[in-house]
Amino acid sequence: MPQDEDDEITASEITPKEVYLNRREFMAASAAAAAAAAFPELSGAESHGNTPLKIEKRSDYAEKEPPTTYKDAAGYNNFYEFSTGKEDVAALSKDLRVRPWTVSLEGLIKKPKVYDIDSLIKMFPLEERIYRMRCVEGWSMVIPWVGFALDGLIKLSEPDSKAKFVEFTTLHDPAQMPGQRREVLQWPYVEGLRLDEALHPLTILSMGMYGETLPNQNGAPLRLVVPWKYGFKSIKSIVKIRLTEQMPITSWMQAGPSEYGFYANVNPEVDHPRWSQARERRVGEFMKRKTLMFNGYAGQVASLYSGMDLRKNF
Ligand SMILES: Nc1nc2c(c(=O)[nH]1)N[C@H]1C(S)=C(S)[C@@H](COP(=O)(O)O)O[C@H]1N2
Ligand SMILES: [Mo]
Repeated sequence: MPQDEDDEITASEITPKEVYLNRREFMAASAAAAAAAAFPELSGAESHGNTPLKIEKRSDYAEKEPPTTYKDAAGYNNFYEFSTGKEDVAALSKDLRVRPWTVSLEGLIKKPKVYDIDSLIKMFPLEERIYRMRCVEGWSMVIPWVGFALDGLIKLSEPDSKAKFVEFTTLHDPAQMPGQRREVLQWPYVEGLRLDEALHPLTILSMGMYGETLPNQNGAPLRLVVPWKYGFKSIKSIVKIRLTEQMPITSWMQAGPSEYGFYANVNPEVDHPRWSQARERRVGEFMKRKTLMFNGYAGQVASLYSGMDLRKNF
C-alpha cells in the first residue's frame, strides 16, 4: 500500500528519491501546493507518499467527473506480474526497482534509441489528463494521469513507411515479479496498437497520477494509457516500444483469442463471450452505470474505425 505520511521512511527509500528530486529538479512539496494554486483543478495538492511531479502544460483533456479516490486507484489493481488478485498487488510490488530503468525504441524506425527513464520524462512537457478507464471485467475509474502524448516520441524516432503497428513490452524479471513464475499469461506481457491509434492525441505515456510519480502497482515507472480501450491495453512498466509491419500478438490475444481481440475498444454492444459489457461499476459507487461507446471518447476516436465491422474487429 502507499506509504502514509507518518510511516517511518527507511534510508533505502530516501536515497533514490532525493537523487531523483535533485536530478529532475522536481518541486518540493511546498511547490506542489503552489502548482495546485495556479491550476486549482489539478489534484496534486495532497501528498500520497510518491514523488511530486511538475505539471508543465495545461491539458485539453480533463473529464469533469470526480476522480476515483487515490486509495481505490492505488489499492485495487490488475497487474498479473505480481498477482491475479487485485488487493494484494500494491504490497507485492512495493520493492520493484524502478531505477535505473531504460526504455528501448526499436523496430521499423530510423532513430532507434535506448532512453533512460529520467531523460525520457524530461523530453516533453508533463500534463495532467483526467481519463475514464474501463476494465474488461466490468469496473471503471476516473484517474488523473500525469504524462504526455506518445505521438511526439514516435515521430522523433522517424518511423519507416512500412511501420503499421506499435508493440509494447513489460519488464520480464521473475525474481522481482512473482506472478511471472507461473504461466497465467505468456511473459513478458505484450500489448499493441495500430500506428494511427498510437499517434492519436488521446494516447499517452504516463509516469504519474494524482500529481505524483506512479505507484509501482499502477505501472511504475512508465505505462501506456489508452482511455477508449479496455484497461488491459494500457500496459504497465514498459521496457520496449517496437514498430512493426505485422500486427503484434498480444499476451491477451494469445491467452484467449475468442475473448480478447487486438482492438479491445470499449463497446457496450459487443459482449465478452462470458459476460455483458453493457454496464459497468465505477469503483466507489454502488449502482451500475451504462458503458459508453469507446468509453465516451467516440467523438475523438470513432473515425479511426470507420468502415470496420466492430463485432469482427473486437
Ligand atoms: N504489464 C501489465 N500491464 C497491465 C496489466 C497486467 O496484468 N500487466 N493489467 C491490465 C489491466 S487488465 C488493467 S484493467 C489495467 C489496470 O490498471 P490500474 O491498476 O492502474 O488501474 O492495467 C493493465 N495493464
Ligand atoms: Mo482490466
